[in-house]
Amino acid sequence: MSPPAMMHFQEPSSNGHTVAVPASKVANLPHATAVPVKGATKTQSIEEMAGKWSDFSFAPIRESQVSRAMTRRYFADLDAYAESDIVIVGAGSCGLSAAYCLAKARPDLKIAIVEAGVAPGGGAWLGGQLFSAMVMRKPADAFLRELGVPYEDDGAESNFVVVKHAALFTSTVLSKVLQFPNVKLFNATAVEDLITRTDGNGIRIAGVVTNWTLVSMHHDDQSCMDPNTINAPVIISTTGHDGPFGAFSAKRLVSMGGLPALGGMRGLDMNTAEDAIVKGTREIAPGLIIGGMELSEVDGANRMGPTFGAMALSGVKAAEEALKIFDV
Ligand code: 48N
Repeated sequence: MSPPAMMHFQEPSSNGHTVAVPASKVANLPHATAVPVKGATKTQSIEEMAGKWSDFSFAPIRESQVSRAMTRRYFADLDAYAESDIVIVGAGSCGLSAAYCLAKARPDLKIAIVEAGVAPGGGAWLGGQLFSAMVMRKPADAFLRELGVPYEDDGAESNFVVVKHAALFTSTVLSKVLQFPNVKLFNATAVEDLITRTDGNGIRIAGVVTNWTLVSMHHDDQSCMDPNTINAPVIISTTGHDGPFGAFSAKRLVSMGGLPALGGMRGLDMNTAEDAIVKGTREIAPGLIIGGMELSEVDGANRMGPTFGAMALSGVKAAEEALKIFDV
């Protein structure tokens, strides 16, 4: 099947030079409105294409159609989530686990996830020292079963399970979170401040201040790049303990006088660390819940090193704490 003749948007002029068609005129051309060319977009299976590549062609497109498909959706999302119910700052293992639990429990809530990296997932794409396998201590294997992530278990005698590649856990929880209709991930976007309200009882967190991450990283060498905002009554901050923005909300809370001082993460002690992080996940200031490794900076908890069960269960608890606030 030969592809339909592509209509050109340039009008040949009398002297043979091409004269561009003004965009307003292009927009009026029938095919500029993304009307699929008849017959060119027949749904096919991979099997139907196999072996017939010599006749293969994509259905025709105009570049502006791609641009509009992306920008219309992005700006509609920015508009919709400008007022969110919950904002999760940081899409690492803790933030994603919290997002999964919240989105599943409350499909009526609008959940915005703001992630500074282009790639969400934080430190959970690999185990320790860039090794592949991810260890989760029991009973965090319950969350793996909830997600349907396969793991190796040495049986009742063993106190932990192993996911053969950390990316299997992270890609699974990320995929499930992104499929919830009430969740929007804004990645490559940094929370660079918190929205606050001050009343007789002190500071209440009422949303986040955002900017493109690359912009946030250049406020020192480029002035006047103002941010955007998202209003929300509940913020769950899971920004980890390292990286360019690590422990962001905890540090910002101290600098605005909402917290006397940081406890400062202590040395590695797996047993102490994981229990403390899960049990300590809580609302640190009105409207702000902190979980995951960011909490170790608040409380002065130990670090646990290359084991991720506390991250998953801290996310589960952070979701539970957020729902308490909502149900008040
Ligand atoms: O993976 P992290 O860093 O954080 P957690 O708490 O989800 O998981 C921590 C875990 O990976 C460990 O550190 C393990 C268990 N090791 C412990 C140890 O002892 O060494 O994810 C945080 C995410 C990252 O993706 C950051 O890019 C993002 O948060 N982030 C932000 N996103 C938006 N705005 C910010 N200001 C910001 N700060 C960090």
